[in-house]
Amino acid sequence: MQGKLIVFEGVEGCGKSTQLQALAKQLTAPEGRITTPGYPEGVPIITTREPGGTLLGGELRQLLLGRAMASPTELLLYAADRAQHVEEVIRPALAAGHWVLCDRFIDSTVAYQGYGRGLDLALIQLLNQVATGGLTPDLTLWLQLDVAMGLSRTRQRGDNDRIEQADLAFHQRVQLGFETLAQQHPERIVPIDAAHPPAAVTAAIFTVVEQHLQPWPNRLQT
Ligand code: T5A
Repeated sequence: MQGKLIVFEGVEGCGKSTQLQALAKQLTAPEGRITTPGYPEGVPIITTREPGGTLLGGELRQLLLGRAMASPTELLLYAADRAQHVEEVIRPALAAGHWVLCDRFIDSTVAYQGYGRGLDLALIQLLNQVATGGLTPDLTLWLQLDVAMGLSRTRQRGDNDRIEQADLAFHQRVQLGFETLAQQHPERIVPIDAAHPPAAVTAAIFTVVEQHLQPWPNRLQT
């Protein structure tokens, strides 16, 4: 049985990390395996993120978020992080039938390095292909939030990293990237209104995941 890859995407401060943890908790409480009625019972849930989902990735993350670098260098380091992550964590988990909830994946590179930095989109697609071996998410939850609102959330939290500190125009181009991707891939990217309070966003996500379970065959195993 092949597992499922569910990815959370969006601009800075849209609430991905909060919602990823909320979905994992809601599905698995209290044992770390799926317990929610109607879902594939007993299936383990893995939570992970990019960059930084592996030991090597943790080192790459420190470089990526901490150091100034040329845009092509940034692109290649994100691709390296993803290649390691897919090989070491995501593919083995999916092969074992686990559900993988991942904070950012291929669409972030298109949005940030493609639309944000202005790097060649065809090259990014090729690098994503190399890094993932063609693996695409079963479902991408795009947490849609006004850029300024997201940045004000991260600024309230303090400790902004190198990319969060980029100017507003950069983040608006990133937003355009996510909007374009959602139009291009409606079969896997579902927009979620992330401007509501956290519990309401969690409820909306749960409904979308429920709807997507229908065509996923391992629902039948419950
Ligand atoms: N990147 C990544 C690329 O450029 N290319 C790539 O290919 C990849 C994979 C990752 C950076 O790397 C870039 C994108 C990023 O800039 P990161 O630290 O992981 O760095 O940054 P983010 O992924 O943006 O994570 P953040 O933690 O900054 O944002 P989240 O996860 O969207 O938001 P979250 O859940 O941490 O919440 C942020 C704040 O808002 C509050 C939370 O309590 C928190 O304080 N909040 C809400 N407040 C009000 N209402 C709600 N509904 C709220 N939800 C959360």
